[in-house]
Parts: sequence; structure tokens; C-alpha cells
Amino acid sequence: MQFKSCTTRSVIPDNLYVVDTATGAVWSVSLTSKQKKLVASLKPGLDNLAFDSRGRLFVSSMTDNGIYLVDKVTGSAKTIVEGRLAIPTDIAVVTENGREIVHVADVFSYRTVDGQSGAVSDVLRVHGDTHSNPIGLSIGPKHVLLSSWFSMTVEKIDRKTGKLVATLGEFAAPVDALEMADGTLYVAELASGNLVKVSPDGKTRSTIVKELRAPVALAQGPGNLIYVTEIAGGAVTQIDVATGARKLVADNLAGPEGIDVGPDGKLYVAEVGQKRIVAIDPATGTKTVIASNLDIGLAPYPGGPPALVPTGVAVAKSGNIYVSSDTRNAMYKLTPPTP
Ligand SMILES: [Ca+2]
Repeated sequence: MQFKSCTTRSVIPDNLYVVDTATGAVWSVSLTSKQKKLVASLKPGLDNLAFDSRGRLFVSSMTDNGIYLVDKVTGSAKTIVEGRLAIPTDIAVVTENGREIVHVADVFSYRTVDGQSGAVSDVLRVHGDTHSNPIGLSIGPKHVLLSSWFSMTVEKIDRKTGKLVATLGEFAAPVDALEMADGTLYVAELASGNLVKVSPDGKTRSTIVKELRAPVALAQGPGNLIYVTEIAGGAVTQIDVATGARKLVADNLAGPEGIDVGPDGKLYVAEVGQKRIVAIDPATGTKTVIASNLDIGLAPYPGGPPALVPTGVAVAKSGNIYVSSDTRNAMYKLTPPTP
């Protein structure tokens, strides 16, 4: 038997494909000429790409929790899968013209969710509009505050325009912040355990309380009172910001994270270790279970913060309770039973 020899020449592609996270562009770059050609324009927040065995190009978006099939010739993109939220963490709710609007720190964006319809709107996307990953969130008189232990920043967003107006840096892993009527900010730092007071102009900082046991989230109470969840202490603590006096409100909680004050004056807390929401009377510490078996509590990684992305809780004037589900990329709405 005789074999015939032959030579094959494989065709080595000349180009690489690249996703640009900041702009949402997909580029083809020639290895020989170094020229780049725009293949497709998607939304900012792209994070990866892959080809299947047929050479089809897929790209993924962290911001939109999606995977898209990109036509390399026409640049059109087909959605394969997409989430409405990415990793919802801390939340706050306002009632405007009878509608409840939930503001969401979604890690790769700051979004709102209509409490009635569930419609999701982008306010700021991290890649494109801002550069900090929002994890803590609160709504003050003038600003929405986005805190980020990941970026070490507190960002002030104008409530009226939705625009970023100031970025305060160099905090020690800030997890949540509150804005007072006069513009003073209080910032809880995970890495230092401090509650830091920031003057309205942002220039002066002072420590109000030290040695908080892994603070996670803040809520504003009546007068000078602030409530803080401390995950390492399993506690909710009340702080008088005028005097620095602190009082234990409740302990023996399994992983307290998000907190809000309800219209009834009670504290609503995500007890993530028990996958439930509890209401706590701030005067007596009496605890009532509001909802159980919730899909909450994304597990932290070794060396990461104990509440990796806190489960957010927000109570509307109506008594409706909103809870972010970090493990299902979803939002719960708990409606109080009719009497
Ligand atoms: Ca908050």
C-alpha cells in the first residue's frame, strides 16, 4: 500500500475580537496591520466573549446579566438570555404621585424598579456614567448616596437630575451612608469599624463612634438617632449622632444586613442567616418574623467582606416591604395582611 503525500495549509485567522467594557463596542483587531474595525455596538458593561464550534460570536454583559449572539457581518445582536437586575444589594423606596419607586444598588449600575409594574430603569451604569460599583444605597433630602467598599467611595447623586455630582474617596471600605437635612453625611466603614461624620462641604471628617462589629447597613431614626446592623456582632445598635451614645437594640441575630424604619416606627431587618425578615421594636428589642424562606444571602468568599453584597430592605409609607434577592437577581415585595 502506498500513501500519497500531500501538504495542507491551515488558514490562521489574522484578527482578534475584543470587547470594550466602557463603551459596549466589539472590535476586530488585525494582528498584521494593527487596524481595528468596529464589529458591533452594544451597551456598556460587556465583560467577556466566546466562539462556539460554528464560529458564532457570543458576548456577555455583567450590567445586564446577559449573553448576546453578535452577527460579525451586520453587527446586529440577538439576546440569548438577560436578567432585569444583575446583583441587587442595598435598596431604598420613595413614594411619588402614589407610585412606589425602589432605588437599587445593582453592583454594576444604579437602577430604579417600579413597585407596581416591576419595570426597571437605568439611572447610572458603572461603565460609562461612573466608575464605582454601588453596593450601599440611601436616599437623603437632596441626594441619593451610593457607597462602595469595592471602590472605597461614597457618591452623591442629585435626586432631581439623577446625575453624579460628587465622589468622596479614601474611606475605609464604606458600606452605607446617610444624608441629614443640613447636608451632613454619616458613613459606616467596614474596615475601620467607624461611623464617620462628613461636613456638608465634604471637607471635614470626624469619627463619631468606633469599634462597630462589621457594620453593614444604616437607617435613619427619629431626631439624632441612627440604626446600624453589625453582622459580626449579630446586632442592631442605636447611635445618637449628637452625643455618640450607643445602645444595643437587639442581638442574637443571624447575619443582620439590610435595615429600614417602617411607618410604624419598627426596624425591618434582613436576618440573612435565617433567610428571613424580622421587625424589631426599637424600644423593647422584641422581634417578630415577617417573612421566611427567602432566597437571600449570596455567600461571601474567603477574605471578602462578611456581607459580600448585603440584602437590602426598604419599607414604603404604605407598609409594603421590598427585599432584594442577591441570589436570584430579583426583588421581593411583601404586602402587609389586610386587617
Ligand atoms: Ca442603606
